[in-house]
Amino acid sequence: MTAASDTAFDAIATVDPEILPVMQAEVRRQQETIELIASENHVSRAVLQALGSVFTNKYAEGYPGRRYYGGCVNMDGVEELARQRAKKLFGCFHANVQPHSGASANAAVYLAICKPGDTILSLSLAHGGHLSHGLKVNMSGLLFNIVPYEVDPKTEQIDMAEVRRLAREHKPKLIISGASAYPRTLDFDTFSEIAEEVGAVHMADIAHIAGLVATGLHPSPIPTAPITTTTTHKTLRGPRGGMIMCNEEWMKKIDSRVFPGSQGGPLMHCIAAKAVGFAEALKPEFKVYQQQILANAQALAEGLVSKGNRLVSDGTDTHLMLLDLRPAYPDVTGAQAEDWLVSANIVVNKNMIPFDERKPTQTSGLRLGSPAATTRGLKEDEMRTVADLIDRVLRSQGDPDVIESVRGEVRSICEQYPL
Ligand code: DSN
Repeated sequence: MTAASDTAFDAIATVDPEILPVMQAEVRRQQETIELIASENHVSRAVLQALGSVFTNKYAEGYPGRRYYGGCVNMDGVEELARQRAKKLFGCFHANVQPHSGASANAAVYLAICKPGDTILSLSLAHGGHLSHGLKVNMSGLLFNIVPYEVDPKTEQIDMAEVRRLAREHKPKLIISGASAYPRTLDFDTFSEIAEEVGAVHMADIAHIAGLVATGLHPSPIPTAPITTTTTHKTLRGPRGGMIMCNEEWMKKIDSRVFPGSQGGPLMHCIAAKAVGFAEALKPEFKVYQQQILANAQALAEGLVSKGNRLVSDGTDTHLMLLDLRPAYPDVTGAQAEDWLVSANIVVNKNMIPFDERKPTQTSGLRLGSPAATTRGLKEDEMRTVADLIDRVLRSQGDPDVIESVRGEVRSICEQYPL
């Protein structure tokens, strides 16, 4: 624990000594581990301050200038700032910054476009899609008829001809592009073209790649997709939350499906923090950060491949990659590999790989991403070292002595690059 974080917890220390050690332990855990979960990041102190601000005290149902409760003048100010900054960052016509999460943002869009029973075409969850895009036990899968598209078995990339074929056959109301475990560039223009051709609406979910899109390092769906959703906390490095961007045609409907359609009072402290995160993302140094995310992902990928590991689709264009454990370690599951690496202070998540024969609780893959490690200052050389450390743990089949020695090396990297 640092003096700074002790000071940050002074009130908690007085009021709730039970939770204090848990918070201190989490600070320590984040300090001492290399975070490779592709959807996580370390926010700035400014974002944390906004999250811990008095904006949490206020109800503000409605939108700026049209609130249901009095006393919302500063709520309007902060929400308007967040909206304007989002519009500048992504070049969209309208931004709704109220969704509590990416899943809430997606749910509001489905309510705006579809009726129960309507067909939605989306990337199969087992091939990198997201649970809010059609998992059977999620509201998307419970209420709608989900038709999944898969990656091509040879290239392990999305085959747009197959997406077109399925769209023509099933005539969906909504076509979703976007993923949570897909390492390659998404062809948003062709998704929009297919949607137009079959009379569907195209919704792009850029939750993972929002930072890359905002800085022009991944093609943007905004010019062609009428609706784009995102989270604000992954590559974008703002607070945990969601956002919907859309064109003029969908603005009113989307706003009404967020509030009152699917949410009540907005989380104004999160909206304040989104505004702060967007201000940071509008600075030139944010583009340098995103470039480094990509360079670091390449270095990590090359490092792993040079040791004989196989990556799904043979590499990555983005911040994340999927390690296929089967060729190099046929008996090791993603769950085992995750446990070993977490014990070595390298945090990753097990992940299904396309056409995986193992169950989602076991998996044959690991998902690795560079955004959080890049935030703490790691560059290509350190990422190559991290690849070597991962490889040592996996090759040792979780040997406790190897894990202990790797944990020591991870700690020393973390000390060199403190949060
Ligand atoms: N859970 C997030 C991820 O890891 O991709 C998506 O919501």
